[in-house]
Amino acid sequence: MIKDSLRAQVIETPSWAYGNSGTRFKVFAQRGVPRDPFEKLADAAQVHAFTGVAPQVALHIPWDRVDDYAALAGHASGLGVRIGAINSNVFQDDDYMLGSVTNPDAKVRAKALEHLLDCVDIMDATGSDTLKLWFSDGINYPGQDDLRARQDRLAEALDRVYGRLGEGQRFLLEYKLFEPAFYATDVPDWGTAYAHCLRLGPKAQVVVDTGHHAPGTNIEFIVAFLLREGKLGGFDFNSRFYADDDLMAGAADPFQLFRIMFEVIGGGGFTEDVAFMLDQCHNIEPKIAGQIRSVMNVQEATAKALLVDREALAAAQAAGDVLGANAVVMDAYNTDVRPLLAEIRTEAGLDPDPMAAYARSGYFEKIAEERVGGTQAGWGA
Ligand code: PSV
Ligand code: MN
Ligand code: MN
Repeated sequence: MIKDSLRAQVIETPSWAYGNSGTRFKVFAQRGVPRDPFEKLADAAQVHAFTGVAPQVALHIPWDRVDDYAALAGHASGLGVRIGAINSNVFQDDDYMLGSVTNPDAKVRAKALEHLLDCVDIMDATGSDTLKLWFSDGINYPGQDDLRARQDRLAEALDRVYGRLGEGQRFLLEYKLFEPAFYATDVPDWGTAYAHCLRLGPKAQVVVDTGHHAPGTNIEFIVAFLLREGKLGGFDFNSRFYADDDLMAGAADPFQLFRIMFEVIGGGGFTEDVAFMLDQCHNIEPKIAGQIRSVMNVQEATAKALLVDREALAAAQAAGDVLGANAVVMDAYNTDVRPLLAEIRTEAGLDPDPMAAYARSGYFEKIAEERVGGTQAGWGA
């Protein structure tokens, strides 16, 4: 039943979305942003309180470093949320100028690996089952380093992390076409990520960040393929017009988000194994409200994808009815699902309009007054 699926959906928000962020040109500081990971969780809990479908929060280490991760997890559960994926960070230290796990210097590689293994320790403490690996590694100039040797170094590090994973833990390997490396990125595409994960085994899966492809890439094809191979671990949802823009999911191209969810549902991926995470930065819009809007956009795309009449579609496809098949899909996309989602929220005891309810709650005014000197997410410093 469509309503059951929508009620069961879990959308994970990223801790870094709540802090200040910006472009390489400027970070605009906003009022009321969290000063520590505890306050980030409090803000994430607001997103869950008003949407009912965002009970998980991803952490980013060391941006969210604390002395006691079990206490942080306890704090989360006291707020009605839980800690989701642990995101490693092997890109912000000076040591990583020429790469982290693929760096030609063995000392730097060892440092990066140690951080990744530390992240698994943190997963043990928080109860997280997912480690997300994104490497900024790559080169800017032909000949700068050996492309094949870098793959060997990457494989070695991945082997070590894989071997450290405990029962019920996995890692998701994220690919990105370019940036900060501009000539060759070491994990540039789903094929590279897939090959490494395939070699390693079932605890290694690929994560699809919707902002990490060349313009015009058919992302839903990648989704369908990875799901079919059991290698789709999850999503970093965000929108882009040009590069890795990290805008609100569904803002730039809601139709693409729908097409992705259509393939997820068709491929049986609407399960807990496929993580629906957001990876966004709210540079100019208010952060909590920006997350609420994004969660709602994902829900709307999901609802429309669930509405596709699969039987009618299969019949049209079998009959070679090109226009009929396309019409079935477009009918679902063109349905206004907002009343359905409002009804589900009301049935769950929530306000049917999360944006308005959050605005009325006074939470933003409260944190704007209480919090002085909030944190920067880490981007665009
Ligand atoms: C950098 O492109 C990035 O946006 C990746 O998508 C990661 O998932 C994220 O940062 C957090 O490290
Ligand atoms: Mn990402
Ligand atoms: Mn990104």
